[in-house]
Amino acid sequence: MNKLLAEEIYYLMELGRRFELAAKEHYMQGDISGFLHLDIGQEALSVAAMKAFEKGDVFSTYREHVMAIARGIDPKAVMAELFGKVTGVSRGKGGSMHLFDPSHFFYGGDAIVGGRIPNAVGCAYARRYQGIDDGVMVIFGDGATNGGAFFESLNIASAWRLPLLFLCENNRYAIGTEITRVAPFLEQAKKAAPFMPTVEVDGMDAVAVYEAVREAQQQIQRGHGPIFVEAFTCRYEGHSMSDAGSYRSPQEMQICRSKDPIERMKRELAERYGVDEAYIETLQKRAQNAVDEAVAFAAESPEPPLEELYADLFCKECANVVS
Ligand SMILES: Cc1ncc(C[n+]2csc(CCOP(=O)(O)OP(=O)(O)O)c2C)c(N)n1
Ligand SMILES: [Mg+2]
Repeated sequence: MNKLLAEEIYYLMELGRRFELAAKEHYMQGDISGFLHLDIGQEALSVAAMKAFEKGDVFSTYREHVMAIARGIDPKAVMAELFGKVTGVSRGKGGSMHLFDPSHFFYGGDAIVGGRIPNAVGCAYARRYQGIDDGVMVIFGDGATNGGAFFESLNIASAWRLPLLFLCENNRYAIGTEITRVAPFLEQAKKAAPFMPTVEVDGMDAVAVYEAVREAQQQIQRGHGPIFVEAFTCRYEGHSMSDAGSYRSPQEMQICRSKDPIERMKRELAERYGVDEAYIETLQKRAQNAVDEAVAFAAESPEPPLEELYADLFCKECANVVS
């Protein structure tokens, strides 16, 4: 990773953290309603995976604000979506869990846990059929690996050698359920191992995530079939805004926070790339400005007009396709 990219990744992580803190504040003030799942603590994965998987299609989890921004979607359009405004990336009708922007090849999350996994299989099949070999990446949580569609997807992606990168964000919890209470092991890559090569990586280390995802994308582009990358992370906040997170002890949270991915990347910048403190502060200020602008834009934007209520509910061109 060169210095410029390292700086960009650090900047996007700072932006992501500050964006999430602003979203939390505006949720509490009543500007954002519905569900809100924050990504604080997991920025290394969200940012580095997006920067590594440059070209290709991306399907994500519903904890996706930072991923969408790192993919290149304007933070203003992401914040406006959370505020339910017409200027939002999904025109105010998707909300936090459904950020969707085909112009960035980003098809966002899904309120159905693991719901994007079979979508990504279909997309990978379609891309190979079209002769487009950039590859497809699907990101999902540890909890999603207990669903039937996950195993079906592993099976067919492997049987058809599809160009699909399965990226599991293992933060050890599905809401308040610790993964080892509902799965026989901590490493969910073991579920994929009979079907495809698997890689485990420290998800709190942006450089390691970047390298693992980049290498995995190159593998799937060579036509060797799917690959499974598992990144171990730690979410600092509750599952969503309605979860106080009381199922985790203060000691567990202390260990978690001691691995802070942003602090780690800041150290990398200073020690490996010789970036000085003043420039790091400039990046932090730039990130905060981008967030402040996003909030102001979202607050000023209008709500979707009433006619939008029934728009796009049914596909107009699908009449002959769906019988
Ligand atoms: C099919 C389905 N089952 C259950 C739920 C309720 N639910 C919402 S989030 C969640 C936990 C998912 O955990 P994980 O996949 O590990 O993602 P994380 O929240 O840790 O990012 C559950 C069970 C749901 N939305 N969809
Ligand atoms: Mg989880």
